[in-house]
Amino acid sequence: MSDPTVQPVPASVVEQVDAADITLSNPRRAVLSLGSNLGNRLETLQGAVDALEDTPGIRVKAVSPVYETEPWGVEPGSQPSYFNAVVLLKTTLPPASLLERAHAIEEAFDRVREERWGPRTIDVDIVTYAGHLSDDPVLTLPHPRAHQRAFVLVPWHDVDPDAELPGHGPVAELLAGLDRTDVVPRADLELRLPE
Ligand code: PH2
Ligand code: MG
Ligand code: MG
Repeated sequence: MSDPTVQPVPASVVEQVDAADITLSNPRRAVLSLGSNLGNRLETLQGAVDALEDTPGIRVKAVSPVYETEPWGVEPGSQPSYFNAVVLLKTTLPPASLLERAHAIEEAFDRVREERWGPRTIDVDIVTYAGHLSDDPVLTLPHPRAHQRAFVLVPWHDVDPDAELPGHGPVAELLAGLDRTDVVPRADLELRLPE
């Protein structure tokens, strides 16, 4: 026997709950690393920060100080120095969409992908996305080399001293084991947090 107090739901109002609905109501924290060693490095970093903030589903919560850093992973003296910074976000975009947006921003600033670790106008890397751990080669989380890179951890620690790198532990502890002599603060420069 059907219960007469329970009204059937008209088909038109049957709701579907899918992954998008869940992320829409559940913003995640993400940490992005920005790097530039070609062209007007500061202007390009600021352009990337602004482009992130202009993205539906992204709020930029904090922007780190700017550091001038020696290129990592290449022959010393073979490339111009980098400007590096870190951005903290809240986002309703899932990781794959955030990565797509990062690549679109790189393209907008004429990033050319020729060689691995070649000089670039802008590199936008996802360092962490919530606490996610993923060995997917398209988007490895956290970033597979972040724990070794003072040019990522130093600015990240500035904006979040209690930060933890999933799978590796507190950023402050990781930093204690790294040489940061080639990560020089550029206190004369500043990135703006978009209004
Ligand atoms: N990015 C690289 C390779 N080497 N070195 C520095 N100092 N800063 C970077 O952002 C950087 C690098 C590849 O993404
Ligand atoms: Mg990179
Ligand atoms: Mg990259």
